[in-house]
Amino acid sequence: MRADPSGSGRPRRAVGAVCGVVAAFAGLAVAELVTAAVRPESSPVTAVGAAAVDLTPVAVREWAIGLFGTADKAVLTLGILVVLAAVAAGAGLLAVRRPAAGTAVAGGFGLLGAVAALSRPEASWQDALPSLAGGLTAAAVLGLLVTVAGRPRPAGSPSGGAWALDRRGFGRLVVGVLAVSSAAGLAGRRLGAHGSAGATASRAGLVLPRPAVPAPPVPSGADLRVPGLSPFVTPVRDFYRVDTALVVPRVDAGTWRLRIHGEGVARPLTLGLRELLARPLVEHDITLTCVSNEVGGPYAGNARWLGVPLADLLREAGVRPPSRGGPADQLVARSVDGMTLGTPVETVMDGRAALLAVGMNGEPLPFAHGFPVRMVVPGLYGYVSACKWLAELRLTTFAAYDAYWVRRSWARQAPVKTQSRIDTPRPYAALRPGRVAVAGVAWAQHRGIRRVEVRVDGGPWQEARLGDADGVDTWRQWVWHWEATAGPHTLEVRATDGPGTVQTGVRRGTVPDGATGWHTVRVQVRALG
Ligand SMILES: Nc1nc2c(c(=O)[nH]1)N[C@H]1C(S)=C(S)[C@@H](COP(=O)(O)O)O[C@H]1N2
Ligand SMILES: [Mo]
Repeated sequence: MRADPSGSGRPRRAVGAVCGVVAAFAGLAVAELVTAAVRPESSPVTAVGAAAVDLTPVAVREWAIGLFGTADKAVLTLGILVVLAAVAAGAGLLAVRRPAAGTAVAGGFGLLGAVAALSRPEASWQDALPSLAGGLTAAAVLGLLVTVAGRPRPAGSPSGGAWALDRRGFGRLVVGVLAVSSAAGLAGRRLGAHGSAGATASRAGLVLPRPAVPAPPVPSGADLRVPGLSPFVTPVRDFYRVDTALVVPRVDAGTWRLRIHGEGVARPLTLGLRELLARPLVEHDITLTCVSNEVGGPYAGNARWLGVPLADLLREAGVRPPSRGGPADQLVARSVDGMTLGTPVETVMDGRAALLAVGMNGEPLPFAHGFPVRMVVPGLYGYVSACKWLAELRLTTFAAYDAYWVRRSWARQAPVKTQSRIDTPRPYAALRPGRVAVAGVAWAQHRGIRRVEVRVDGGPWQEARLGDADGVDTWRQWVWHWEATAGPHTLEVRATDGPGTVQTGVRRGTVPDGATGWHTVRVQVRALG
């Protein structure tokens, strides 16, 4: 491959594509370096990804979550990089013939990143800088590479002039650009990590106060200890994560502030973490579930939360629920990354353990789960209650304001629907005839679970044995022993909530307010041959 085999002053097309991709790499690397000086969310790939998340139609999002699960963010980032590489190669091809047009495409992509970064809810003008720097770098590098690659070598001068490189020289230039870019990119990463060191230290140094109202110990019979069954308390590392944040916000506990204001707030409040922790804390076990959880899906977890009762804080701010004449029926929580979640004020103040949580299973909230403070409200899906990285609580009405997910076709109000899940046996498990433990979890937060039933091949419903209840706000384990016979079988489960309502078998999707239907698992039972 000679950079310019024809000597026409025009590099070969493949060379152009390589120039484009190398230029894009250099642009991203420089952007990474500048990102370290601004904030992680300003990185072009992250900003474009975040804008894509916001613009994604709900059907596509639910499809992607179903397909990729919690890897959806990695898949999105990879997708952006692939598209970027393709466009970069195209810009390189174009630049071979029309250098100005090619470099304009490179620069234009920087502009696109800048627009995406500026469109983020919490953006400031600095957020445009990484993309602009990256775009300019990419354009300059592309211009340089195609010019150099296209220069005809002066006849009779094997080594060429300063700008005229042979194939080897061009190769060296490309390697040099890649090396310098990698160094810049890595330096950016290092500096970026340094930038969040304060937040990391503030979490490491946080000592959670003892709760004024501790939760009673989990009843020993809550965990049935059946192999394959979800543990009653979900370890933090296994707790599902659902959010729109492509980079986890790392908030410094020392500078964190919460503002409470809005309609009917007689005494607006602003408090820091120390003031929050000086209040009496309560501990409460709550199962959190996501509205995007399909029947049988993984987006449910149970933890012991430590936090400040939200109703007390609201009362202190002078808030009254609508039933007592308060003007606001919606509490809008806003996170540091601009997410908004709307919760009924009535629900938050009806006596349940609605918390501003600081602790999860005995440790400060992990960054991924909302450090330093998040909301948790038993009985409501996460998207209408569980704001992570909380920054602001504003009182308003449902009529006046639609929160983030409501603007994306999800329901304004979303109490958790009664659900049950078969954890074991797994779908299409190969089993032996005889006694098989069929086990799982069932939840109907704030109503409790009173009964779980299982049936085989559409036969009569059989009552499962329940694990001990740990209050009405957590899930309940169940197990049913089945005398399995050879052949293919279908297992189904349904739960009955505390008030006695049986879980509906009507199959509905997750949109707009949570999936319904019975979890069904098909298995194969084979006699030893
Ligand atoms: N800031 C912020 N908070 C958020 C979200 C989000 O995208 N951003 N997602 C919500 C949703 S949809 C759910 S189900 C829960 C999930 O909490 P977890 O990730 O700690 O399990 O967080 C809620 N809080
Ligand atoms: Mo969710």
